[in-house]
Amino acid sequence: MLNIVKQLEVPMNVEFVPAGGLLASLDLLKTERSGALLHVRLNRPAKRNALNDPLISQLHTCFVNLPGDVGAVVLTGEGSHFCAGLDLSELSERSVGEGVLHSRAWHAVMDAIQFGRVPVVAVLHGAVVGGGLELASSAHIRVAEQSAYYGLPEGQRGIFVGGGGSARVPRLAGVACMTDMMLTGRVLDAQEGLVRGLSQYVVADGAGFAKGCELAQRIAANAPLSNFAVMQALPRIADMSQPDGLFVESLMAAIAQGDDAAKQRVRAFLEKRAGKVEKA
Ligand code: 1HE
Repeated sequence: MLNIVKQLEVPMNVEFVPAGGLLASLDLLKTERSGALLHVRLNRPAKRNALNDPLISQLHTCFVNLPGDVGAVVLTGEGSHFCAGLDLSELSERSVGEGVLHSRAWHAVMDAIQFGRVPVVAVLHGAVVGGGLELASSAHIRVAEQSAYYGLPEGQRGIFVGGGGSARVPRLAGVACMTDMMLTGRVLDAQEGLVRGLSQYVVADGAGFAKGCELAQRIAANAPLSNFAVMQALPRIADMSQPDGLFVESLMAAIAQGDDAAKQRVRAFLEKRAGKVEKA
């Protein structure tokens, strides 16, 4: 029997309950809340969470309608794989024009994740391939379980990435690595993915969700404006010339420093109440 029901190891202090409101109506996603955390789980395990139009549309609805009290999202996939990429059964029915619009719709989803309101921690296991890797690349932190593997089979399918992969994957792993993956069909395992920057953490199978929640809790405890600056300013500055980047940095730094949350945190450190940097 296929092992498509995955038991998630949940950290001790985190208890999730089903999300309500609009999120509850999204049947291809499972959404659960625990305090400031939102767990969004791709929920098409029988098709290995392949991204068909309805699932893409539900992801968009979810990420542009995050409840105001969500401070971080943990993104996972139900079943034996994180995500098998584009639903190939929809491909043959599209005209060239529809293909452009389809790709642009994916871009909107990935942008809603990367440039949304709160940081997203993706927890990866099994196949993280094609559009699945594009989706993972739009998250801010990636935690891979040992079982995770990365591929871009588009090259072998006669197509090209269309979900933002050509812009995001090289920024993580380099153009040469992505070229190799697409031209030769090279598949990277979790450890290779870590070395190449596709994930920031590798953990044992079954431990990814707990690790993702632990990181998301830490992220959600940051000052919102500081998280916003990291998510919005950092990738843009990286794309700028150094003088332009430094100018934008000075503006962002002044805005963040001027916020009450920053002042309180700095005061807490100076008054020896909190905030010491400890060894991990
Ligand atoms: C799918 C898809 C899919 C599975 N579209 N239906 N992506 C790919 O080229 C990856 C294609 N998938 C695979 O290589 C394998 O399915 C997996 C390695 C991910 C998983 O293998 P396994 O043995 O666990 O599952 P399976 O038996 O291959 O698949 C189970 C079912 O999911 C089966 O359907 P069923 O009705 O026969 O049960 C599969 O057909 C279905 N399935 N993956 C449609 N991708 C914006 S551009 C992005 C471009 C891309 O992403 S290209 C890469 C596409």
